[in-house]
Amino acid sequence: MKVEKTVEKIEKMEIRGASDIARATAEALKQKSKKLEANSVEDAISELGDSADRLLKSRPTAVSLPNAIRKVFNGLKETGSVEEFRELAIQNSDEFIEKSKVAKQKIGEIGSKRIKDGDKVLTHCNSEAALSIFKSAKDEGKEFEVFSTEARPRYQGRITAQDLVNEGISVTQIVDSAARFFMNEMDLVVVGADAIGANGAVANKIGTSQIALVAKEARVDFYVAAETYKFSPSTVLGELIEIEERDEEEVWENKPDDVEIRNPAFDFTPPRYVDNICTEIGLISPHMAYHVLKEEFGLGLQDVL
Ligand code: RI2
Repeated sequence: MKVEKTVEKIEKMEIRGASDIARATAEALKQKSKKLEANSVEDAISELGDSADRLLKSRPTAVSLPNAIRKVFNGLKETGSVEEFRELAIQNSDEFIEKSKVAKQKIGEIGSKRIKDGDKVLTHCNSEAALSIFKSAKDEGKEFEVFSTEARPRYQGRITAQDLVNEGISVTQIVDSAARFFMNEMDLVVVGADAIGANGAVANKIGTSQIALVAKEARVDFYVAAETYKFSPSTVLGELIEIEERDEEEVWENKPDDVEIRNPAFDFTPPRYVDNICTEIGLISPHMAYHVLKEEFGLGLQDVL
């Protein structure tokens, strides 16, 4: 798909979910690389860079997007010709997309070990990584039940409920505000992530932090399922993760004039409320976030930013 079309679909959330956004970004850059008009590597960097900038602005919170761009651009400056540049960009995109799929599978295999027969598990919004855990547990023959919140205002919880039904997993849909009502019945909470800071704080769909708080109070383990490319390298250097605020119409169409609406799409769950982050390199404490960043982006983090 072309860059402009991809940007439009990400903005409208026709492409959504941090991993899907990242893979679509890598794919759009790959398609752009095939059609570069540049005559020098320098011009190619600038041409592909313009597309990357456009994609970067489509949704601000999911750090998987800039991380996908970083992977695609890896080594491009050092190429000796436009042809070499093109080949490497395509190879990098393909590798990122493949790595993303493998990571999701691995997260499923690791996380599913923490689901037991008879468990009730709460999830929020729609996360491929969280779903991978449920699917693996089901494949292992475990019988368990998932409680899925609606995730207003965009109701991504309905996508989760449908996905689970398709997999033959028992699912109960609840409104977001019923999380505390049901928490005492739960054995585990599993959610996804859009971004994870160097301190282990997790940015995920609005309402996640309330659920984490309620889970803590009820002493229910709270797990985050996230690929390592959801960790934010710029937070090591003091940058903050930006929380996207979306259109008020998503919350209330045709509202009375005097009513103000705020519609943040994400919130932060502090690391003290997170028991484990399930990544493709293992089940880790949120306090290991800095080490994941070092592992993923190398010792010279400054160089990748
Ligand atoms: P995966 C989604 O954001 C949800 O917040 C979900 O938890 C997160 O992305 C991660 O999703 P949105 O795009 O990458 O629906 O695990 O706003 O699919």
